[in-house]
Amino acid sequence: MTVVCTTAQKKSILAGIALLLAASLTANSQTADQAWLDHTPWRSTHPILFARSALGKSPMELKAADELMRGSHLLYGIFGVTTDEGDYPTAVGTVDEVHKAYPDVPIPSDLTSDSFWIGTSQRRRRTLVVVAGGDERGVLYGAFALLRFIAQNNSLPKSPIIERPVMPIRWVDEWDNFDGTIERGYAGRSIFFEKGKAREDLSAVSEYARLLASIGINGCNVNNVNGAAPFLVADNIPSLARIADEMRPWGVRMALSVDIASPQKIGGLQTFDPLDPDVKEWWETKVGEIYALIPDFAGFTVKADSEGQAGPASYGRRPADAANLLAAVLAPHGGVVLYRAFVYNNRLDYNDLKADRARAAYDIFHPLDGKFLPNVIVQIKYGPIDFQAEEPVSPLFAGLERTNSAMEVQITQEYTGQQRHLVYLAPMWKEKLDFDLRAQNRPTTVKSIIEGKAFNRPLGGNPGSPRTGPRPWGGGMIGVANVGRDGWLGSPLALANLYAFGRLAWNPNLTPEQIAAEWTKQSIGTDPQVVSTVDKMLMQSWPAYVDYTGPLGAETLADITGSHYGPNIESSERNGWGQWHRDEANGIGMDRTVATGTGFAGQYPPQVARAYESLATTPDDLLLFFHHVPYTYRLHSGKTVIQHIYDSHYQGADEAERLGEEWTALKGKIDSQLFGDVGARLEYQAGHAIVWRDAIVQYFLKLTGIPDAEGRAGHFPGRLEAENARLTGYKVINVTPWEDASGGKAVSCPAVAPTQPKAQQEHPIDVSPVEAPACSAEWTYNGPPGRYDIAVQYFDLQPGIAHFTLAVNDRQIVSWSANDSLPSKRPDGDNSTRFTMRGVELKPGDRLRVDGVPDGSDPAALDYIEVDPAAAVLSASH
Ligand code: GCW
Repeated sequence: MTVVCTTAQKKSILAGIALLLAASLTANSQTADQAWLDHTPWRSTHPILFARSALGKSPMELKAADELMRGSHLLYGIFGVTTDEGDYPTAVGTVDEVHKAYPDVPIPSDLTSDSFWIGTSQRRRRTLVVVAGGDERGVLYGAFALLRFIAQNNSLPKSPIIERPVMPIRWVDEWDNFDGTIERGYAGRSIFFEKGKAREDLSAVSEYARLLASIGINGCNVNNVNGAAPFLVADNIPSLARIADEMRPWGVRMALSVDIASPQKIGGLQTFDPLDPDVKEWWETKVGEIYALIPDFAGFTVKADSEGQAGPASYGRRPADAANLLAAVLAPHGGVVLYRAFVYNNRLDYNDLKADRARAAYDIFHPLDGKFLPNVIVQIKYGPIDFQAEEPVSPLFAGLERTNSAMEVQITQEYTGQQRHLVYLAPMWKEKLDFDLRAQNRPTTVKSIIEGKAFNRPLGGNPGSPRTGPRPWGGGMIGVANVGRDGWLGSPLALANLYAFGRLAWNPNLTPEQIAAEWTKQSIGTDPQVVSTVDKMLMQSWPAYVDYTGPLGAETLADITGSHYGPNIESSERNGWGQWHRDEANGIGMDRTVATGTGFAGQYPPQVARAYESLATTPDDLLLFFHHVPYTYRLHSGKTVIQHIYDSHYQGADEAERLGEEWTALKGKIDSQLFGDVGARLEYQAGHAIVWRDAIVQYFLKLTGIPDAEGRAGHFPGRLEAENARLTGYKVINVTPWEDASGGKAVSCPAVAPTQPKAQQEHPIDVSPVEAPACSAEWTYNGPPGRYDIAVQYFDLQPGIAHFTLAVNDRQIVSWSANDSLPSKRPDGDNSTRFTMRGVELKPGDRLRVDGVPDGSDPAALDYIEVDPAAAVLSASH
């Protein structure tokens, strides 16, 4: 029912608004639960409030109407006003419903599913706002799009907005395990599962689905691609159905990862051979059980014959056999199979110069092109290796002309700083989407391929209908999100990546800058300085990360056998994983040319293959991905490879520091809690960028023996090593890998075994903490007098909270706790952390001392201190 306010009512509402505005100013303007939907930017302006009016009664349409009111009230900071009292009568419904109710409103009649039209129509003295959807999901998307517009512009759109998504598959994948842990998740525990079943309270699932709907995401695969078998046990399906129920009103269909060996692992069959009729029957029954409880079930994701997961290869069958088995049983129900092309041998022979993991996806899947059923979509990671910060586009996108394909990206920042580093990934994704593979010697961008346009690929799983229009084309985009209970992604600015993923999957023609601005206005503030600063920071963050962790497409230099986080350059080499960069004293890089290397370059269509085959035409940023060159090789930039390594790492660390400086300039302009939280994260990031810089620079200096032309590598003015200090209690240790500590060494305070009397051990709760003895490292300052910033580089280990103090001439000037949760259980580049005390007056002869108190298995290990001329920049926010 549309309620129109009388003038008197309006006056009283506006009076109420004034009061509420005052009250709401103290409200926290950003909580991660609401993310970008918790916007309140237009508080002091005249509100645009909607009146509740869903023309249809479907859950999605009701949500759409609710959201318009909830959103408009939030935007203007108005709480407590009943939602029927809005200024703007709204008509929210499907095209048919709107036509019926308002025949004169010129809505296009050919809106396809998920698409929408937003317009206004003048009725006497009022403005009717119309949100019409091609279907119910389109109505919901339209409501969110209208709010997005108002959040940015503080006005209704002047002319109609019409949008339709270009890809039918817009899914997030979650790598959640049944026990509540999340593989490669950096935001706490699962919102879906706990102790082997769905959580009792699934309200966070509904909140998450709401966020997903607001950016057009229509599918969510809720479980890990590894170890998926238990999820299909019959007793578990009802609890999965509860999850699907939470997401359904938001238009998000649930999908599941499945283990192809399930018929054997949980079904009691002797085999899981995809061509065995009993196996097919098992899957038919299982899929029937699922659809009985989850009628809109979206389909299966499959990781098979990969990293220890079972697969059709066990029976000499191919991926198409497994994919088609599942596709055939899902098709009658409208489900699809996302078969991952991430299939490779992780026991490659490092000594075989022709062995190449990058080749695997194309070698395995290209010969199967045209052999997949129409409701199979091959899910291809954007690059041929594994979510690297810098790698080329996978050639497989061009290698499947008669098969649907989708691009898989990672929102969770596995190889890109694990949400501890600000890295806005939209520019990287966009670079991949826009890459022109020149298939068939014509323009074929990756986006045109996954949209289904380049090779005319209709998606068979969805036949379409006269009402929803022709069946949609193509595949789509999948974002591995791995959200958790800690603010979805564990870090406020990381939410820009989730937002950007949805927006690009909806419309890959948007630019990363546009998306950054949209997100910032909705999430942080509309003040022009805030918007331009945050957008600049976001846009700088990926290049900065590549600079301080790179270089030149060599693949990650992080610890690939452990955390995938801190530097460990040799961890990639001499093992079967194939993430090699082959750094040797005389040269570095993987020769992937056809002429002399692994032949990978030849997997691209001819024009691109030719470009990568030749040193002359390979872009610098992918040089080491395709070629093995001497360190003295000169890049297109004119620099030698080794000098580029030095320069880019110094530059990258400076860029990381600048991110913090830029943020600091927003003091007073944004929510203070957010300001402090992000400020501390950026300070950590700047410190860790130095750990990366120093690890890589000292490693390559030692390996090549070629000095840095700028004289920086190996020279650290102001640095005082812990191993050279006067030590009390501390013992010198060798850090592994050596490059993770300055000079390869650190000092560690030996753990003291607890010496509690027996009686106390029986009542651990009553035990008062035993004072651990401090160790100390002391240096004498010999530089000129002045004001200095003193950085202390220490290792923050888990578990245990070590304690540090810094003293000058025995006077303690600061103390802090090492209470971060960083990977690795021994001192290394994963947990090397910098604390900086700013503006300390020093004169020659002053004694500088760090005391470290170990705690549990954290031995208060220390790498060095560094005395740098004071920079009036970041405030220490530890
Ligand atoms: O990047 C690797 C991750 C694995 C992951 C795998 C995959 C789920 O390190 O944790 O397994 O990719 O994508 O399957």
